[in-house]
Amino acid sequence: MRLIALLAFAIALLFPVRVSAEDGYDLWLRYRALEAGQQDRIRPHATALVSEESDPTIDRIAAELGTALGAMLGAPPPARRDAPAGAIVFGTPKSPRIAALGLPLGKLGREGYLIRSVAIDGKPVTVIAGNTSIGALYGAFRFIRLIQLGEPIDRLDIADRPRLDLRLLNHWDNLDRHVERGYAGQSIWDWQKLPGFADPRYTDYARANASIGINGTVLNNVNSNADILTEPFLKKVAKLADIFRPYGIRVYLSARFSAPIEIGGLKTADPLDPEVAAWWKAKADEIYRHVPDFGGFLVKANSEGQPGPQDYGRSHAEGANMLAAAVRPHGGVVMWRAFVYANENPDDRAKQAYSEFQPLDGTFADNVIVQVKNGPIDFQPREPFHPLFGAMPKTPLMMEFQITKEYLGFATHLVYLGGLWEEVLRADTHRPRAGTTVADVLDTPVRAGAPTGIAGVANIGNDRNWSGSQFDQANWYAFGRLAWNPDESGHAIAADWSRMTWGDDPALTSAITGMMLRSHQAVVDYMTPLGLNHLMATGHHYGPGPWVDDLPRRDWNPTYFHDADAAGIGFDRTRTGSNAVAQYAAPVARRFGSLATVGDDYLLWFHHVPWDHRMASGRTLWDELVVRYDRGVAEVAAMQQAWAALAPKIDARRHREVSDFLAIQREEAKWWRDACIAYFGSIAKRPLPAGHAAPPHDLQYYKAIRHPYAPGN
Ligand code: BDP
Repeated sequence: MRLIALLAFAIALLFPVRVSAEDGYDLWLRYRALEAGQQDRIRPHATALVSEESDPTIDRIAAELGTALGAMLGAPPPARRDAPAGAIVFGTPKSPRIAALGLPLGKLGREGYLIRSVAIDGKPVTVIAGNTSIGALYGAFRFIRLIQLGEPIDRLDIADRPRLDLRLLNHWDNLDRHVERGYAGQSIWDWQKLPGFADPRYTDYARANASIGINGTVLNNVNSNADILTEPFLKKVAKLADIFRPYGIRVYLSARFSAPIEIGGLKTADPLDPEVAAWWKAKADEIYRHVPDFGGFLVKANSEGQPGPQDYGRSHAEGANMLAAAVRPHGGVVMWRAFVYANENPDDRAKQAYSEFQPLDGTFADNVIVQVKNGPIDFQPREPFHPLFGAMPKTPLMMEFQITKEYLGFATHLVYLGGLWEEVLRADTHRPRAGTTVADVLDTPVRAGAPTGIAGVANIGNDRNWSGSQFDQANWYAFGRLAWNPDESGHAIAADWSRMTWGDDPALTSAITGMMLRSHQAVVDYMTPLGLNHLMATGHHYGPGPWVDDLPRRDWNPTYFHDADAAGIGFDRTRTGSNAVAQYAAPVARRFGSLATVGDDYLLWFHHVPWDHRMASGRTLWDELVVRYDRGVAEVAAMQQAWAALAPKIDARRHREVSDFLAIQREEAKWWRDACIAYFGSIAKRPLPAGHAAPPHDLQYYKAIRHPYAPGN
């Protein structure tokens, strides 16, 4: 045995290869040795880690700073009780040293932080302080990021706090580990082995989220299973909550409205039935015994077949308020989703959430927050902002973005969503006045103490790289950064992410951010240009299906959404059509409602436009549509080229994976382009503009393509 061990040691000395190539597991917390000059600049400001407190979060801060600085500088600074010159002193005013500094922490709230270069006993140190240790944790991650990004750290004076209270991931994870709309493997929650075994990944998940300020997670799918609320599962949930707590992350659950019947043995789930209310109250009490800081419930009710209060003739507010009363004594919230459209309702689907919810403004309990998708249909490649933003001034509204790429080609398509989200957050609602953006609506409490928030449907699974692709990590990252500060720029976030994920070479950063920033318009162009939407194939939403017209609900069919006929294409949402524009503030309605001012991005979202309509480009609409499809494909080719040129600067395994994915994306972009041109061409019956090739196959060929095993369905 000893001989073998010696031999192995000798071999390891001779061949100091890395045990495993980089695979993306480290995310943006990829702490790599800094170059020597940079190390020399940082070391004098990282001579020791000093804290006078002890709690689980403080321990995590010490561990993270130790790991990060150890890896970036070669050796971790020692933990010390005194504060020598160059020390990093972290904690809260519970530390006498921090209290003595009299720092202006007053305005930073529970989660804010301050990072300052100060003197303690005449010695220069860096202090990272919050009112709570969670604030200090966020500060520590910010400090680490400064070093990762090569910023000077000798004269720091940074104060920051999150703009939104609830910054949540929504996992659409089922109890059997299938992830609805998940493209990164199975659910990371291994329910079968919990609570006995806790995968170390849960800790890395919490670290990653804390590093970008995410402070809550809904563990299970909105299409929920009542079993999650039973005792065996609550024990598993409690285990996860224990792991997440030191990282400032609270656990929430999707509640199935009919749970009192399914697991409670009641005959009804009518929210006005006292027995039902009592059942939920007892259930909430039980949950809080397992998870004392449980965040609350997320509810999808009366939407796409889910049970809800309307099954009993009650309103959404009556349903939400009953649940809110159950969690209120414990400080919990109810996030009630506005993503509803009813089978019986023949009205334009884009109008239904507003029609249903706007009249309920002011009738929700004060611990209810209505969760609204970014656009009025459903996470399409591009949608105008949802008209509910700004239209319910007495009701807290939170944003729901989709981080996972259900309608964006799944994990293999490189699509950076920071720009799309920025577009939505900066949209001017004109409510109550010009200049009130969606971000303003989100971060202005409707009354003192009312909750604010944002949620992202997670793209996380048990793939080694977490998100299904290296670049999809950027969307998780960008979501967190925008949740912390909805006014940040998608561009700046992309650059930070690129530097921390791929390496800090300016040429690399500019090439990668260039790819990321053009990627959103590219997918819009090769899938749903000019305001088209919902052209995806049935069920799984993978690949094109603009011809589909045989689904039981009219508003599940792509033909409903594009409304193409011999005369033209597009959904008339103006006064002559469904008049959905009227749900926006008057100036916005005027802009969207007029062909002259709507612009190319939302043209066919709001208007049914003749094929020969003259576009701003001077082309006819038909020609423009074809040009856009080709432009989208060309953009993917350009991304491929840009990426290929980066090979010498990137580790082989990750470079290869992205190259392969880009090749898939290009094939599929072309598939989208060909299928859509073949189909729309069969309706428009116009020749292709000069220089644009006919699809290589006839329409039948594209219609016959089937993908019964596409993931995430
Ligand atoms: C749609 C998804 C479906 C979700 C639904 C929702 O296709 O899987 O359950 O949204 O948000 O985008 O409830």
